[in-house]
Amino acid sequence: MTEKRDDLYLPSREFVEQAHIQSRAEYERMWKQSIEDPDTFWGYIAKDFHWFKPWTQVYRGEPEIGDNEWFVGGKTNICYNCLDAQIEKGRGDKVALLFQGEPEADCKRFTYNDLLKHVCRFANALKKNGVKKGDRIVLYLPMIWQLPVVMLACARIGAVHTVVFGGFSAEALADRMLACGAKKMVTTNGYWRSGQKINAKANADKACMLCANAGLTIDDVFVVDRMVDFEVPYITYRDTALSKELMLDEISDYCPAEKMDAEDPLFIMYTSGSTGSPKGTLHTTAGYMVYTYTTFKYIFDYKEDDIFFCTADIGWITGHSYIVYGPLLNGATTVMYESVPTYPEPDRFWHIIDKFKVTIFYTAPTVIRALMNQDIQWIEKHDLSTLRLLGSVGEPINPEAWHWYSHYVGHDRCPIVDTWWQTEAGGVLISTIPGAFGSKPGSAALPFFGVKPVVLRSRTSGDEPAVEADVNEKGELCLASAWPGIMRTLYGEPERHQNGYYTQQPGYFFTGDGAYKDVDGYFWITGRIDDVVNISGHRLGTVEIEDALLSHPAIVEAAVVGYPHKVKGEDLYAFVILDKNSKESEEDIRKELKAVVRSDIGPIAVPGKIQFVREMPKNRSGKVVRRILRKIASNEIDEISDSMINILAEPGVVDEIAQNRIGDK
Ligand code: 6R9
Repeated sequence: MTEKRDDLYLPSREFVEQAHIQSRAEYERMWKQSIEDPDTFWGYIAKDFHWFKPWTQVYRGEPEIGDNEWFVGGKTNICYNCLDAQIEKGRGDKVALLFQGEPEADCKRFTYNDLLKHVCRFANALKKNGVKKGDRIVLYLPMIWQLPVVMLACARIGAVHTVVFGGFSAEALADRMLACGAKKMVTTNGYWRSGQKINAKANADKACMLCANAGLTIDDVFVVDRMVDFEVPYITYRDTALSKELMLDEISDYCPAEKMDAEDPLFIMYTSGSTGSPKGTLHTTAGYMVYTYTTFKYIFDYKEDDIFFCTADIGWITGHSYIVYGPLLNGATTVMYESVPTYPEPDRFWHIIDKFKVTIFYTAPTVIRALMNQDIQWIEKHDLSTLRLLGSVGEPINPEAWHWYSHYVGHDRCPIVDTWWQTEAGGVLISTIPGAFGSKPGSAALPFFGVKPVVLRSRTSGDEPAVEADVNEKGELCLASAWPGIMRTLYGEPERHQNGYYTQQPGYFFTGDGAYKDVDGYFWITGRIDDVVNISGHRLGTVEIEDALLSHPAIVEAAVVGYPHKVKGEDLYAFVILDKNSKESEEDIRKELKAVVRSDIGPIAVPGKIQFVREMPKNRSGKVVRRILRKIASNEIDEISDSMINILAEPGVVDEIAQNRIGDK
């Protein structure tokens, strides 16, 4: 049993006794060293990796301005460390990847030897077709086993992968290809989603056409066959069937790993920010490798016999770091599942845990909330007794979901690690270390090694110095150190990297999240304080959605905000002003607006509510006061203070908008 003390849940004695780190004192000693002497701390960990050439300096840079280099002068290859190095350590016949397709019978096991062979063959096929070190290559692939294989193949030959989430539309895909200038793409003929065959190639083709219209010619589209008997059109001069390439005699089972500089780019991951276009966070080789390895080992208290199941999509950072790189760098067995938790029935995750004897399960609060609404028999009919640790990621976990997770999934026996981090971080930044100290439902707990979070008061002018908030006082969560996994820049936009992260609180990395710290030093994340929303764990910028709405000819103004949603965590509420000359009905326009967002960004970004308003609440300089719209959308109209209304050019609009608020069904 986990022991409860006030709101603190301590791990059981049995858990502590087998854990890597067994006390808060031991954790604190390690944390202190990681901050005061990072060279010794990270240098010691990095020695266990395979290096073609050792580094000359562990860290060089100025964290206050986001100029960071790790393992300077070293040469390594992350794919080599994920596969070859594990085989050298005797794990060749150990299962590396367990793939569960949506059809139950479609289940594949890959040992480390198998995975190396597949990765080498894919790497050779890409190389034969002209993919080289430094090329950006977009992977528009869903959750099929070929996705991690292609990622590792790219890493092996030094091509920079950019995985674009399968739920993004052709337009969103094209934006990302244009932003990183990728002339090559890997996609698939189709995949399974809730019993339906989805055609990914049609979106890929459309994205290539949009890129061509914008002046970027796509030279190569490599197509992986996920589906049998699912014919998609091929464009002969551009498209290559990878399955045919892989059958060629000349494709050998071995491909040497490229000697990569420690700071050579590994991947670009697009994420949403406060301003319109997506931001391409650039992660480099050695720092990301050492950081994902270390966080996976200590936060999940990983042991050789664990079976690890992370339910994220590899199209997001969580899947990169904790389905692919972190687990494989530890020589672990990682489980990957193609589809949704509710197909064919709402017990698919519990079934997978039972089937593969999963010991560590990592999912998102939105998933927990959706599954706790299902009949309890769906979970009770499965044997979950192999589980020993649970994780949560993506958004704050509400205590009700935490308790349900702990009781029904963890049988009051498994510690829960609530891991706070972001795409920019590469790996987890704040979390419980499960053997070392307890968890408090709703708090992400304490910083990981190398991470020094501070809660700062918000500044109103450029001259004000940074001031730390008091204990329990809400403020802006910032980071005062550099850790090896931090992004190095925004691809092609160094100024945006500087201005977006290092100017709000000069000298600190600004996370965009609000937080407070309690008397025990535990951090409580209160959610985004910028124009970023988190819908079912998908990070979206409200400005991107506004841009999509504004592309409809009948819309003259649009403002989108997030509001609390029982299952999704947050949902989107759009306020729009209609062109006076528009003749269409509001209902028709509402449908069209949803269709526009679906096609410009993807289904995840479609607003749950769209309200037509006559005027926006604007301040005297004409800026929409979103705080007021947020209060209306969240049904917290009583909390709109006079001081908020007084700054408006036309205070009367607030009542008008509030009266027409769209309620919950
Ligand atoms: C890993 C990931 C990052 C944003 C982040 C924050 C929210 C993530 C959280 C959490 C509270 C947690 N977030 N984990 N909030 N508790 N454990 O999700 O990356 O997609 O970049 O989103 O998600 O608001 O700033 P990303």
